[in-house]
Amino acid sequence: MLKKKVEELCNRQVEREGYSSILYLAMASWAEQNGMAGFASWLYAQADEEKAHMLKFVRYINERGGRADIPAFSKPPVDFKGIVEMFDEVLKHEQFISASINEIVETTLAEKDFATNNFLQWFVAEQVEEESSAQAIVDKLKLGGKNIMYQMDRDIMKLRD
Ligand code: OFO
Repeated sequence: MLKKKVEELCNRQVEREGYSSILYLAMASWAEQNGMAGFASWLYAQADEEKAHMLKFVRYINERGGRADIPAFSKPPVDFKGIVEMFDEVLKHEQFISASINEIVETTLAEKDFATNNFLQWFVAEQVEEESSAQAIVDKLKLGGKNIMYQMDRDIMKLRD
């Protein structure tokens, strides 16, 4: 049985992972509208991954005898300044998600909920990867300016393999 505090934080994470998914969907749609099909594919794939993360939390909460609440999500932005600013936002958002996961990890230790702690380790490792891939894209975009943007739009999906 999940402890109340842990259940609440896991439900908060359902909302955060779900919002990540629609945020990346909004970014993908913007990139597509602005002729950046490669970045759009990357972001569409990322939106799918975040939906899968949300589902992992939903199913885990229910499996442990808790109650997963499916929340309403805030509307994500419609407009973005540019692709560099957008990936800066992706990076910041992933850092926020990492901090949020770490907070649940901390709580599971305080509550001696080692099963949830174990469940969360997958997310801890996943966040290391997601932060580092977002950081790599930001670094490349900032280093290369306009030229690299076209090249990256063509090649970015290869970074997912
Ligand atoms: Fe990229 O965040 Fe999910 O975990």
